[in-house]
Amino acid sequence: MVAAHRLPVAWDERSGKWKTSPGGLVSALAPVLRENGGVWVGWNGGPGGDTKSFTAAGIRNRPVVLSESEVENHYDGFCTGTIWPLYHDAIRPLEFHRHWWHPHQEVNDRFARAVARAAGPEGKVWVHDYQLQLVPAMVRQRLPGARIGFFLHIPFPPVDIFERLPWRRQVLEGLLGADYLGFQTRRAVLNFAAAAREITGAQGPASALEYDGRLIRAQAVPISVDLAQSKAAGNAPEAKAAAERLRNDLGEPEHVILGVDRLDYSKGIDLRLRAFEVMLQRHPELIGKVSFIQIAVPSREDVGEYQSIRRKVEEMVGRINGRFARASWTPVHYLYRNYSFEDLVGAYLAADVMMITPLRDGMNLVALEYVATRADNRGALILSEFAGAAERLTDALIVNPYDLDALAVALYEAVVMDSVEQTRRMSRLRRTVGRLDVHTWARQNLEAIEG
Ligand code: ADQ
Repeated sequence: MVAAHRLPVAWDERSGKWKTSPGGLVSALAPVLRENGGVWVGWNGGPGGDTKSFTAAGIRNRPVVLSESEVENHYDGFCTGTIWPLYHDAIRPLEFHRHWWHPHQEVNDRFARAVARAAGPEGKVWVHDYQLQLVPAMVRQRLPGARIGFFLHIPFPPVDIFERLPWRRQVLEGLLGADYLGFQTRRAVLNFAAAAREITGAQGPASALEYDGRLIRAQAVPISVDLAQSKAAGNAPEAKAAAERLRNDLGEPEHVILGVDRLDYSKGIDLRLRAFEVMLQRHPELIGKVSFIQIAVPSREDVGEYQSIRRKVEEMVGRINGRFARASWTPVHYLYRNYSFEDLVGAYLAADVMMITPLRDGMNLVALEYVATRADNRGALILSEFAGAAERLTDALIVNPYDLDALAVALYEAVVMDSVEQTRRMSRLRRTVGRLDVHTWARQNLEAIEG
C-alpha cells in the first residue's frame, strides 16, 4: 500500500482517460505495486469525485475525495501556508490557524481510513510526505499489526524552528506511529530525532527511538532519479536536436546558463537572477555572449505568496533585460510553463552552466537529472549548499545562495570554466550519481519497512 497526497494518475479531459503523472516517485513505485498487486491511496486532484477504486496504468488506485473547503484549508492553508515554510527554515512568515489544522486532521484521518480498509491487518504501508504526517499513527490505531513506513520528501527543520508549531506534539506523534521513517539527509534525521526526544519524550538514538513501548528507526535514504530513463533521454537524438534548436533560437550565444524549478520562493530564483545581473555588471565583456534561460513550472497559483514571488521574478527579468538587452540579444529568457521531460532534457544538454540555488530543498532532482543526462561529461553545476543533493554532489560548485557576491563569483567561474575542469568535475559527479537510482531507493525503503 502506498499513500501519497496525489494519485499516480490524473484525469485527462482531452483524451477522456487517466494519464500517468510524470515523476520519479511514480516510476519507482508503479512496478513494485503492479508486481505485488498493491494499492495506491491518494487524492484525485479535484474537489469532489468518486471514491470507487479503479485500475489505471496497471495500478490499483483508491481515490480520496476532498471538498473545495478542504483543498483550501488543509492543502492551500495548512500544508502550503504552515508546514511548507516552517520546514523550509521559516523563510516566509508562518501562519497558524485552527481552521486550517482541523480540516488537516480530518483529511489525514480519511486517508488513514482508506489505507486501513485496503491493507490487511498485517499489511505493509508506505506513507509519503508532509501532507500526511498524521497518517502513520492513525493507521497504527486501526491496524496495530501492520508494518508502517513514512518518507519525508522535504527537509525536517531544527527543533528551534519546529517547536513554534502549535501542533508540534500531534505531528510528531503522528510520525512516530510508523516503524520506519525515511529522510533525505542525515541532518533531517538528526533534527527529527532531537524534536522527538525533546517534545514527545522519545528516547534513544535516531536509529532506535523508543516511544510508546515500540522501537522506531529513522534513517537517511535519499531519493534519486530513474538512471536508465535519464541516461536514455540524454542520449536520444531528439534531445540532442532539441538542444541544438534551442541554442540556435537563442542566436548561438557563447554560454548558456539554465535554471529549472517549480516557481516556488524556496528555490531562490530571484537570488540567482540578481547574481546574473551582478556578473554582467562586473564583466561587461560577457554582454551579448551569455544567455540565461529560466524555466519555471507554474505551482500553487492560487496562493498569495506564490503570486508575489512570480511578480518579483517577472519584474527582475524585465529590469535585467531593460538594462542590458541589445536589439540582437536578450539576456534572460523566462519560460513560465510546463515542459515535457524530453524538452527539459534538451535544455539540460544545451546548458553550459546549470544554476540551482534553493534556500532550502529536500533533495532537488533537477541537479541529479542534469548530471545523469550529461553523457558528454561537459557542463558546470552550481549547487546551493542548502539542497539535500549537496550532501553527495560535492564536486559541484557549492554556494551559499544568500551570499550574493559568492554567487556572482561562482557564476563567473562556471561560465569561464575550461573544458578540462568541466570534464574533471562532471565525470566525478556522474560517478556519484551513477551509484544512485530511484529503484534502489524504493527497494531500500521497502526493506526498511519490513524490518
Ligand atoms: P520539488 O520541489 O518539486 O520536489 P525537484 O526535486 O527539483 O523539486 O523535482 C522537480 C521535478 O519536476 C524534476 O523531476 C523535474 O524534472 C520536474 N520539472 C521541473 N521543471 C519542470 C518543467 N518546467 N516541466 C516539467 N517538469 C519539470 C520535492 C522536494 C524536493 C525533492 C523531491 C523528491 O521539494 O526537494 O527532491 O520532492 O523527493
